[in-house]
Amino acid sequence: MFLKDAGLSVDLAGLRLINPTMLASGILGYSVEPLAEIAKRGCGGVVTKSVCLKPRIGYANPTIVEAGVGLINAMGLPNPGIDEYAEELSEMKSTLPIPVVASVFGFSAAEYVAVSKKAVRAGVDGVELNVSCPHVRDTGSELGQDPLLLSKVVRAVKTAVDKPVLVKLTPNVTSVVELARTAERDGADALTIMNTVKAMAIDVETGMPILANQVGGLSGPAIKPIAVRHVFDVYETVEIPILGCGGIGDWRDAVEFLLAGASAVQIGTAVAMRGVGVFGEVVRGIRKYMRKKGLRSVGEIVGLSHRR
Ligand code: RRO
Repeated sequence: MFLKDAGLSVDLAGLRLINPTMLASGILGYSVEPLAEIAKRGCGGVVTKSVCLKPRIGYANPTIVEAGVGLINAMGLPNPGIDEYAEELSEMKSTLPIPVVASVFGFSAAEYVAVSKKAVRAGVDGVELNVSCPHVRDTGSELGQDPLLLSKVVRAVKTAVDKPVLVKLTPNVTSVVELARTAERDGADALTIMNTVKAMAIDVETGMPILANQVGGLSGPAIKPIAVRHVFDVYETVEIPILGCGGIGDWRDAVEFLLAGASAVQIGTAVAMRGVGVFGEVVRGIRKYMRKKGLRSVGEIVGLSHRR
């Protein structure tokens, strides 16, 4: 398989990635074909778009605005509902040669459990709890920013499924470290750090917010240093693996996250902006970097910037 190399592989809480890259949730729609293409192009694993119990239409257009330094989105968690999506998940599992993680959300702990169980029954390799979408009421960061509510969700899902449970944290809080500790204590197998940063854009001609939802979440290059900082801080306080996510566009960005303490990275906005070639570029760059530095495995890079 493309870019398969023992030194690049990562065992992430039981998920066996052929290299340390994953597609971040929210990109590339719901169908199998584009995912098969990114697997061919070197992506090590896929996180699907977020899915809940019942179908949701999401917000009206415009749902995305280009902000110069990245994208601001407010999609509103559109999805077909887990019953319909389960078929797609099964097909992904039978088609893709790389791990498939379902991003799930709900409006209560019980709903997170129900969706996670259905996703696992459909065959996925793990679930990622979206407790961090910054602009939908009664779910996402409204649950994930409160340690008590976060705890309830993580515990409930962990007791209900026997696959790795990743928890995607929000940066829109005073202490990401506190949330990370909470998730780890309640059984999270890995943490994805981080979801988008609260943001908005206003059209100076009309004088009005551009997004139909008015406010949204910023992704892309502008948020990379924020994400690196959160990964660095969390790495010092938890034992479970971290997936770095936020503004990764090239191999240097990916290596920066590994040095900060991420075991692997998720790439989203760069795929949307520049296409699927980004995975191959990142993986080849990491491999070159390892050769230059005399490193035999990706794991040797993880957390290196914490040397004192
Ligand atoms: O659907 C969205 O609007 C959305 C989600 Br689920 C998320 O997790 N993060 C984000 O910025 N937008």
